[in-house]
Amino acid sequence: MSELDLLKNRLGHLQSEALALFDEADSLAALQALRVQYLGKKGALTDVLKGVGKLPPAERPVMGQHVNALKSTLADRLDLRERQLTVVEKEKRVEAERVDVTLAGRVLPRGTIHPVQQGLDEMTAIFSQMGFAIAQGPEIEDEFHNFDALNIPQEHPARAMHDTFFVKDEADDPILLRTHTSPVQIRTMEKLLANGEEPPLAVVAPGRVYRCDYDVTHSPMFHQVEVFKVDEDVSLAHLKGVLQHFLSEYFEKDVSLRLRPHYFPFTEPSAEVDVGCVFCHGKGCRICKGSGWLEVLGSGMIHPNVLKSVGIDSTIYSGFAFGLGVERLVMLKHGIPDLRLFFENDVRFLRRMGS
Ligand code: 2U9
Repeated sequence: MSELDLLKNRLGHLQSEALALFDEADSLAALQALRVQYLGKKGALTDVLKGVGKLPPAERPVMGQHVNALKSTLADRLDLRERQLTVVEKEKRVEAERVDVTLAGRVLPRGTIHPVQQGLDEMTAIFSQMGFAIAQGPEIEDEFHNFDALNIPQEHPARAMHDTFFVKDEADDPILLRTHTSPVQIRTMEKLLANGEEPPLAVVAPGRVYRCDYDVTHSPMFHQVEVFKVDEDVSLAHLKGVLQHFLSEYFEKDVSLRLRPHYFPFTEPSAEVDVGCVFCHGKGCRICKGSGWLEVLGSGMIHPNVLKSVGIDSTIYSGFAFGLGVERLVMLKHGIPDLRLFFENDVRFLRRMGS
């Protein structure tokens, strides 16, 4: 067989093989690979053309025409198959992305407000309704606002009792996570005087506080609500009246109150406050340990040194103050046995408390 016939033969095989493969291609990507395989720079037709170059000069033009004819046949069939596959692939995509608009929507689980936040909101609202202004302040404090201004000097044992988290600022001076919200009260009084104003002042300061402690009744982060009022002639009677109203509102029943003398550095006189047990109505039960009373908060008349430290004249003005642990009061109201339940975030507990 002559070189020319051999080449013609090869072209015939190439055509039938390529057209069959084009028809079998089932994706645009597969078809593109075949385009490269046959018509690409290093493809099968380029290879054949190299063979044409080796033919005697007289035979080259005829053979060249054959190769070009095959080239356009293959290109036409590739374009045709590409149009078909484009339609097929679009149909597949539409089918895959089909949305059944008649299906019921997915219901998102509804969350609840955390029980501690609920308690904080309830308590703050009661004081707000009584006319106390709500104040907030920084959780990172200096020693002056957290201790010195509150009549807790450097070597005072109460400073150690607070189990303070100390940190250092850029200048290596001690700063700390506030151990109570009292510094907010100090800052509020400072601001009042800096504005050239004078008492009366009635403030509720709710917020997070930090102490290095963790067990059934203590958490390193917990929440306090502190309340104070400064004016001329503020007395223990005002303190007791405000407490009576607040505790009856919070526990949703007329509670009886008992003030037991106590010691706090920032108040004088000071008292711990008990309510008649809300579970056994004073008869004595497991929760009140048989006493008939539940300790709920600490209180007192603001120490003259505290008023002096912010520049309030303690011969003209007096004030009452009290502070309570929010978690403790929420536990008492709802009979929750372990404070750690608040922070484990078990959704079964949170859902029950939220409903
Ligand atoms: C100023 C002056 C005095 C706030 C007070 C208590 C007593 C008290 C504790 C209750 C439970 C903290 O969360 S707890 O551990 N608090 O016993 N707090 S008097 O006295 C102040 C506050 C601000 C300017």
